[in-house]
Formats: sequence, C-alpha cells, structure tokens
Amino acid sequence: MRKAWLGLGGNIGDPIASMGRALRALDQRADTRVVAVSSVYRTPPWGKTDQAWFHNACAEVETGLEPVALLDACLSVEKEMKRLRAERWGPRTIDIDVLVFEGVETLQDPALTLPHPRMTERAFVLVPLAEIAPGLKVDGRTVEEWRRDCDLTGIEKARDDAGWWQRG
Ligand code: PH2
Ligand code: MG
Ligand code: MG
Repeated sequence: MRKAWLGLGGNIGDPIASMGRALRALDQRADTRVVAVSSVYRTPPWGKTDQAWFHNACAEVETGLEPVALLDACLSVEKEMKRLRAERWGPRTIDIDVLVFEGVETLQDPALTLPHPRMTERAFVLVPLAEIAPGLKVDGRTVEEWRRDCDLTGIEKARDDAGWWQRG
C-alpha cells in the first residue's frame, strides 16, 4: 500500500455532501482506504472567475493501485455522481484530482501528470492539504512553504468537525 493525496472540490448542488459521498465510495473499495481528511473550505473560483464559489477539501489515501489506476477509480466515482446531477443541475458537482503519489516524484503519463499541474499556486489545494500533510515535499518545497507564499484571499473554513465526510 502506498499513500496518495487527493484534492476534491465542487460548486454545484451540495458540494460538501458530494465530497463526502465520493470519499466514502473510495474508502469502500477493497484496494483503497481514506486515512486523513482535511476541513472543508469555501474558496473563490480560480481561473474561470465568473462562476459560483467552490467548496474544497483534501484527503490522504492508502492504496494498492498504481497512480493511473487510482485516477481511474476517482474518475469513475466522479462520473457516477456527475451523471446523476448532470441532467438537472449542470455538468460539475464534484472534481477529484490525484495531487501527489508516494514514491512518484514526477509522472508524465497521457492520462495523469504528477504532481498535479499548478497545485503549488492554488490556495484552494494548499490550504486544506497543509492541514493533513504540511511536510509533504512537492517540487522541492514542503506544502506548508508553498501555502505560506500563496494568495489566501477569501478562503474560509466551512466545516471542521472530524468525520464530516463519514455522515450523509
Ligand atoms: N477547480 C477548478 C477551477 N477552479 N477554483 C476553486 N476555488 N476550487 C476548485 O476546485 C477549482 C477552481 C478546475 O478543476
Ligand atoms: Mg481540478
Ligand atoms: Mg479533475
């Protein structure tokens, strides 16, 4: 089993419920266990700014899957959940990204780039990730060092009750 860190987010429907459901679905797999989950943060939209604010969280998993297989597992959870909502609310209820994978310093696969591109610039990734993995090295610096240097404007904690993801 190796550790991996995931970033979760959404801005349609009930993103906190969706992130919880996604984490429970991953945790229920025989090959993957959710071992740590950050608080939930409300975050301003990054990149495309004319859309609703997001909720974001990060999680640490232990998995027997290879990096691309873990991404496939995340994408199939995403697809199940997006499909349910797609007809009614629009295209994006949940996004699950593989950020970092233990023992894999960099990966350039057609399906997956590690570390996740631009994660070191994104407060919506770094703030929750620094809660559960402050010392994790990404591109030569720790997550906490990257977080200290990023723009934290607007980010606020939305849920920090332990186990928020296990109920629902
Ligand atoms: N995800 C994006 C684009 N912009 N902004 C925030 N705040 N949170 C996200 O998860 C996010 C985003 C594409 O994946
Ligand atoms: Mg993303
Ligand atoms: Mg994605």
